[in-house]
Amino acid sequence: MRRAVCPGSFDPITNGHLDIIGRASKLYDVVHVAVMINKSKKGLLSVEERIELIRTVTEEYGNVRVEAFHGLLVDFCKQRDIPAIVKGLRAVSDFDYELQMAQMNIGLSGIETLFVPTNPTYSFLSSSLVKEVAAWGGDVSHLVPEAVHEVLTERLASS
Ligand code: COD
Repeated sequence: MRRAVCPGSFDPITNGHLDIIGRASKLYDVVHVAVMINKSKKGLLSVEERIELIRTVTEEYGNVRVEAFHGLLVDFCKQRDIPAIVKGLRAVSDFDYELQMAQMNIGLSGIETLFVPTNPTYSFLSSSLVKEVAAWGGDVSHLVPEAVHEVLTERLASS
């Protein structure tokens, strides 16, 4: 069975993330989405909320498993026998850091990283920009799945 992981913070999942996960789900039998926990970074959404939203919006793919992990991504992969990490590349600015992580990960474990070019529609899109625009009342409904938009609207209205 061919397995891959799409890792991230997903705070929240955007249409850019979803595009990469959907494309990976056509290439692999099982795609694991790993919500990596970074305790030093306080998110807008709890890890449980992120997982629930990702499960909701990836349900239609039928081969996506979502879970949280605290630790190194390569340990997540080793524990589940996952040989490949799939990452989206938005721009040259992503490349330097993504290359460093890919080289570190293969050096630590032999686990390969495959880069998928972002859909140009989403090449400027990040979770942090979505949160910033939404916090100032901007319309982000075309940038995130409907379920995420609902949670963002509700959360930001009550803050
Ligand atoms: N279009 C396409 N792809 C996108 C887009 C977009 N608009 N936005 C994001 N992506 C993809 C990118 O591949 C990105 O890497 C991934 O989605 C996740 O994005 P975020 O913003 O949710 O998550 P990050 O960048 O905070 O995630 C970083 C990781 C959690 C993957 C990384 O820090 C990690 O692996 N941490 C675990 C600890 C570890 O192993 N550290 C050592 C690393 S060598």
